[in-house]
Amino acid sequence: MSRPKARPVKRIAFAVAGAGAIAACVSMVLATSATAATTLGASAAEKGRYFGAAVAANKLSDTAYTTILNREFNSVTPENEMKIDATEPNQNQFNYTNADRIVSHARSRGMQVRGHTLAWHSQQPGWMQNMSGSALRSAMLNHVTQVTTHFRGQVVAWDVVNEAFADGSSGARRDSNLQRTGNDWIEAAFRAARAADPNAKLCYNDYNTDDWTHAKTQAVYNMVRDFKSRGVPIDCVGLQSHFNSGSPYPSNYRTTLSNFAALGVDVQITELDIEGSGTTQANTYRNVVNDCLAVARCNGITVWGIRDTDSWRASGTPLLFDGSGNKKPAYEAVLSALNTGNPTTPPPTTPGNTTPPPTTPPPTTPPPGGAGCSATVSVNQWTGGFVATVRVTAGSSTLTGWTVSLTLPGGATITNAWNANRSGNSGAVSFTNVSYNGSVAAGQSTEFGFQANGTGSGLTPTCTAR
Ligand code: G2I
Repeated sequence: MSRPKARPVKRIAFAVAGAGAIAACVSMVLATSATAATTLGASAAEKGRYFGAAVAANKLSDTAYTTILNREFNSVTPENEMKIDATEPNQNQFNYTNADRIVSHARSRGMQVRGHTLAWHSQQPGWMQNMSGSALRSAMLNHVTQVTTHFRGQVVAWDVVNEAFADGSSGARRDSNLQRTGNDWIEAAFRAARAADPNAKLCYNDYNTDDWTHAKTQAVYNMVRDFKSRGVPIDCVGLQSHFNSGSPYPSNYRTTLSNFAALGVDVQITELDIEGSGTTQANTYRNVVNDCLAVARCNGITVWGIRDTDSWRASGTPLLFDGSGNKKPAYEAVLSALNTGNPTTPPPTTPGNTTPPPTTPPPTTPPPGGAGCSATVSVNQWTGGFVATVRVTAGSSTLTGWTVSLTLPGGATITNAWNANRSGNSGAVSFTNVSYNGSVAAGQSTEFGFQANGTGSGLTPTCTAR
């Protein structure tokens, strides 16, 4: 069934009495605003946002598909082509053929690209599924580094880590081979991504994180707040937002969006689909769009496919176009919400330049006078680079500040450090505490880290109190 195009909401109208009238111009009304946008991307852009779709490389030869894609959307997420099994099918052999096709299709038409996804328990190639421990940690960091480096300058935002929390009421991390490499695997992935592409926005992405009251939502919120307080480089949170009767659109969705945004990160709706049909489905889509427009830092929406038949949940007809490419009522609802919405304008943000978190967890109790300290290091090495984690331990008295010195092997160069101020990036280098980790009680420890090119063998850190 073909539906008429959306009627412009406001337009410049010249109403003329009749074809035969000579000078009988009875009215001429100049509207106060320009013609309403007629595509999702253009309308979202007027609100300072993007409207994207998940795209499959093997559909780029389907002209019905690309006609809608090229007309309607100004952002693209490869649906499967940037996943770990697609980009690194054999260890250290990278294949970007299909991802590059999508990126070039999008960028040559002025669409932006969201990268999905760098570190995930699912869609791992066989070689990675069989790995564990420090070998897996290094392989994961290498993957993050290589893939973000390949797409540097082409991908505006990355889902660095995907779906790392468990469903249900535990609020715990999801068990996986990546999780078993240590709880810091997520922050390590973000640091590696920042080091390789400092200009991409780095997102944590998950599902069932839409309802503010759910344990999983709270767990992700707490992680993001912790990352912001410790300077872990995170710029955005992706809410996948796959809605159906088992996981319905929650009435507190706007609260969830605004609470995440208040942590000082962008919020993106990354995989939207809503099972259903007709007016009910259209109304839910409208609510989602209005919620995003109401939150300044909700800066874009991506639907997870174009036509219902393209969906991973095709039988639920969850998308904006039917299988023949016709606009559904849900499409009209989204376009009209985008056109008529009165949004809060998203502030311009650059990666790493986000507002601080609302709480400052570090303790402020002034400690007594300082004494000695010691330092140990653990290194995750991969071909061409490594991440070093340095543990500083106070001696018999409370530390009020510390300096750690070490000498890097020849050829090793630091690209990025966290939880410490760094002096030097090769040869003899030193690190001093930052404001929140200088105070360490007797016998207690704190950690900082750095990433470097080259080899991290034989590192011998020494610690002095200051
Ligand atoms: O499951 C829905 C989404 C949940 N969030 C993360 C997304 O990455 C995920 O997307 C889906 C894709 O829509 C599916 O297309 O992820 C699935 C698993 O990666 C994708 O399914 C896979 C099939 O499992 C494979 O058998 C198939 O070869 O799609 C592949 C390519 O068609």
